[in-house]
Amino acid sequence: MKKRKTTETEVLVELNSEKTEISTGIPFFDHLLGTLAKFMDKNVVIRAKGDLEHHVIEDVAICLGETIAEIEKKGIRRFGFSIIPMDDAVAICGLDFSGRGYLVVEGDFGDGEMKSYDFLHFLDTFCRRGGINIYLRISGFNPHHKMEATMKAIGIALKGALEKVGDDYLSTKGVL
Ligand SMILES: [Mn+2]
Repeated sequence: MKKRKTTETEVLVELNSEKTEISTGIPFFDHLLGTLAKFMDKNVVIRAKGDLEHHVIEDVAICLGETIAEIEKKGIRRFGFSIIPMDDAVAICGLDFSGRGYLVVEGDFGDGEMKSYDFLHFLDTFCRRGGINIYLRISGFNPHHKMEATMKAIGIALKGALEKVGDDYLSTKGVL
């Protein structure tokens, strides 16, 4: 369980909880986080409150990323892939759960319920704190669909990457 309390926000994240419970005070952000958890196939508790939407989004990304960074990498598939359509939108995701946090996005989300710069900031912070290298390609015209398809795509790719397929680290270095 991760807790983070600053003068701006108070955040709690618990992975592998009994059931998924998400309340950040931002309904669309709750929807996106619930989508990620569902497609990752993990139950998660996320509670957050804060002064500004931007700070809540950023600090949830920090806590969620740090929680995922702690997952044991020994024996996992390490790489994950997905191509997720949602009506007009398509999200293509390739990720490497390697400990090296880096985000590459081709395409624009557009501003919907959430501003695209806030969504990008969530993704970038999540990648860096989570030690996840994520490549995303996004197309379509509906920002809601593009962001939701992206969360599904990351969830499905992460689920694949976290699957245990061997006994050792999948790296020529011998460790991840
Ligand atoms: Mn939706």
